[in-house]
Amino acid sequence: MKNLLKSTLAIVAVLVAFTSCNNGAKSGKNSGALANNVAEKVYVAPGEHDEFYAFISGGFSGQLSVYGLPSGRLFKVIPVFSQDAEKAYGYNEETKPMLNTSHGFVPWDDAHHPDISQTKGVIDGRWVFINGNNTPRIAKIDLSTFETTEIIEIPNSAGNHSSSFVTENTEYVVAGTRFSVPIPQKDMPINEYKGNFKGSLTFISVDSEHGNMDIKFQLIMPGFDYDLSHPGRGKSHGWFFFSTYNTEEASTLMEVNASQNDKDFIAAVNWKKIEEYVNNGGGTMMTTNYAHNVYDESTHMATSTMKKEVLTVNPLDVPGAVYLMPTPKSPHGCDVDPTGEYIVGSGKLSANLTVHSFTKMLAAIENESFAGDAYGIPIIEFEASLAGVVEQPGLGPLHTEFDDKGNAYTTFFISSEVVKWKVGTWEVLDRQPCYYSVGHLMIPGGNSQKPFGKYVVAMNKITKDRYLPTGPEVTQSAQLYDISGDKMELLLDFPTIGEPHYAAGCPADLIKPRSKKIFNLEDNKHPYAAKSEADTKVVRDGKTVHIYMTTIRSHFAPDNIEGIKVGDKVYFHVTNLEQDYDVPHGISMIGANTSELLIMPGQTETFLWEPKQEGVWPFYCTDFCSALHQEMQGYVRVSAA
Ligand code: CUK
Ligand code: CUA
Repeated sequence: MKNLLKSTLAIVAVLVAFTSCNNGAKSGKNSGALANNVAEKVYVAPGEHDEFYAFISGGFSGQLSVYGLPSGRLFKVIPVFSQDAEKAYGYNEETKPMLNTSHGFVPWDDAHHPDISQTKGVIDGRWVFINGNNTPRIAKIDLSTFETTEIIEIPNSAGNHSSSFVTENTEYVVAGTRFSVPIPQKDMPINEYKGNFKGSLTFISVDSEHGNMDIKFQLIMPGFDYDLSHPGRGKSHGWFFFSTYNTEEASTLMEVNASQNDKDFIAAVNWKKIEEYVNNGGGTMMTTNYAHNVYDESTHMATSTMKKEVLTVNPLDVPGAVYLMPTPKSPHGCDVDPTGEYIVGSGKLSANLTVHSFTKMLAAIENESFAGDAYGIPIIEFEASLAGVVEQPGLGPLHTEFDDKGNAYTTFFISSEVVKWKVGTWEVLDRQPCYYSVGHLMIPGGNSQKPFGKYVVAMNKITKDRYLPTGPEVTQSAQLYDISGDKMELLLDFPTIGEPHYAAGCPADLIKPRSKKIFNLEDNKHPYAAKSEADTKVVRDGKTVHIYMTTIRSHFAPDNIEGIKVGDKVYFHVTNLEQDYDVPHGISMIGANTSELLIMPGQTETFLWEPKQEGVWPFYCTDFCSALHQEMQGYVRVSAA
């Protein structure tokens, strides 16, 4: 054991050393190798639009960013799991319920994997789903408004990492636990993990008309760690694949103890079979608590409901639904090619990439070519489902995406590069360095039957010398490569927000025509809306005061408010009467324990102000809205209680 520990640590040390000297050796000047016409390829002239949207996760910022490709211009940061002072998300009364969980109000998360909704295996540009890792949640962003409209918490999960990927008609968005935990949670010794902790794989149904999410069932799995997942598509539609590590079921000194087994598994789940089973009354209701938060566009308000039970399924009760495919050395990415035939497992500590064949997997099941079982789940013989191996393509493989010409692109964190290889022949075709230490990569539509193989975006963990220094913390970055030719060509570096993990890309034409311009004032059903200045008023109810206020260029109504007392709870309900594209107004109040509001045309938003001192206190518009923006102001008189 001691020796093993020593040798594993030595390997880790070598890898770490490799990473750092690799990074140190490369200078920012390497970009001097760029061809002359590269600037033209990413230049989108002022007033012109980009060809693609890229939705890049914000990692530990908790948000989702929207970039244009090929320009790399940042258009928006959509608040999802973290409070956002710029847009008042999670600060105003309307959106606070979005961040409710069974643990209370949790205004932060770690957002990893965005995935765009699909119809018939092709991305449709309706919604983006993204996972919150830390307090397990899945969010849905509506791509007509670019707003987070639903968040569902995942019970019986921890480190919700194997998420959030959609099936080919968006029947389900799938969330897999990272950590195994006691299910249901209970107080027990940690060293009794093995055999007692469990993992969960959660299938959330998505209603095809409105996208409403609901947990359909939760598969309770052996106590491995579940890393990433991808849906089957085409011939493998109906299946879902999950990479696992720590099949050792260790709970301590994980870098050594969870790296003992020569092979971990990719779990193949026939969700159609399980769906049929639960539709026929199968499964067990388990008592639990999880929040389901929905933002209603007609009221512009979110509501949070606490759900009390979830339908769980024991895989052993559904024979033929779950199999394990041995995959070398702690696979991270688990990626399915556009045809649905190949499942690529990226063993982080393996020299080779392992590719499984869906057809061979089915044949192996048919022939019962099993190498045993894990807690009763059949393990398919390694060779039986093996399609091929990409030999020694690089060091530290993480993720693979696909183009529309039968090529795959895999990121290598340690050797810091993207490697292009041929699906089916497994030969390496090309490689390009990344600056530095790439994690995920993204080809628009790369997780669907129809990738748009013009660009690949690499998301790098380290930038070091690539930009002007900004103190100890420097930005992370994305790199754009042209992949339309035989050789990849580096075109552009651009900075990102937080730490991007995955991204999802989409042709702009799928989203642009449906992008909303204003909210119709007539349709505003907010209970505190004032739809004209005639409707504005100040209503007192004990110590609570409701101000029904309106904004229009360039004044507030009312703009002089008296009769407020120290200790009152004053709610400003502010309706923006504008019906023009891109004319928000803002408002802020001195000493308010919240952010400003940024109210879009036709919307009503609310903040709470609790005045602590007598006096006459001004308020003003925070968004430069007209030549008379600076005149857009008012006073509140506060008297002694
Ligand atoms: S994980 Cu970050 S680089 Cu969350 Cu998809 Cu692989
Ligand atoms: Cu309204 Cu500035």
